[in-house]
Amino acid sequence: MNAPESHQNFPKERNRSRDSVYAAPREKIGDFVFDETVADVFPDMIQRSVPGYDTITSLIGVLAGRYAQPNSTCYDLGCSLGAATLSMRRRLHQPGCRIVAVDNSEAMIRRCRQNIDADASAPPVDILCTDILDVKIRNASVVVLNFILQFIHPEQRLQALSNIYQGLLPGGILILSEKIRFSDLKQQTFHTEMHYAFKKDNGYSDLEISQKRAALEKVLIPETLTEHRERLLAAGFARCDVWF
Ligand code: GEK
Repeated sequence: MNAPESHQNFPKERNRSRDSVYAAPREKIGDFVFDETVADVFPDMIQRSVPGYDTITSLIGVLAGRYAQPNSTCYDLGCSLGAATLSMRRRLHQPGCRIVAVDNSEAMIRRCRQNIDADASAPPVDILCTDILDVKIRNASVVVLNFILQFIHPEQRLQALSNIYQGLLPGGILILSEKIRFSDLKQQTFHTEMHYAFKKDNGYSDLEISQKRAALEKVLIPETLTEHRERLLAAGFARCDVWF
């Protein structure tokens, strides 16, 4: 029996660096930023921090393979190192499809370019280093927001979704993955504890978990499923289904 390949959506050479960004005690915890240090260890960091990340990212490719339309564009907004882009690119079979991958971190985009260059799949990929709010979405059949809307200021989220909706072709889809919050305190506490247990089980220390949590406090702002659903409908989407 083969062991499952780790970080299967990232090229193998990027699998090695272990995330120890918050391992040493810090006097002052600044806001989390997607800089060189984070980009260097990103595959390991996201894999050990986000339950289901690999499965979700793989299935984004499957969804793209199903919903991409001929001669249309698939967008990967907040692409980081290009994991969702690669997952889609390997499964797109419709003629004339291209991918636009966008991230505003130069450190991420530089590594993303290397990853895309190392991949031999056919669909062309444009890689843009810019804010997703400044991207005009056009002729889109698939748009991916894989754990990025949570980093956009809540007041700008409707604008981001409306922009995406306006650029979608009839029958087009938005695939949104987010960390979510629960309005019920007991449920929230349960899920917070489960997430901590997941991270501890993946080798993070209590110090790493608490320092990263402090760094993300004002940067990653999760919302409830209801808030997401209502905003998606307000942006124009006809329906909104939970698929994972
Ligand atoms: C993946 N989708 O591996 N404009 C562009 N990029 C942004 C912005 C913005 N305003 N804000 C944050 N980012 C990826 C994972 S990571 C999720 C996404 C995480 C970028 C930021 O630079 C980072 O690369 C990404 O969004 C979030 O499939 O780290 O939890």
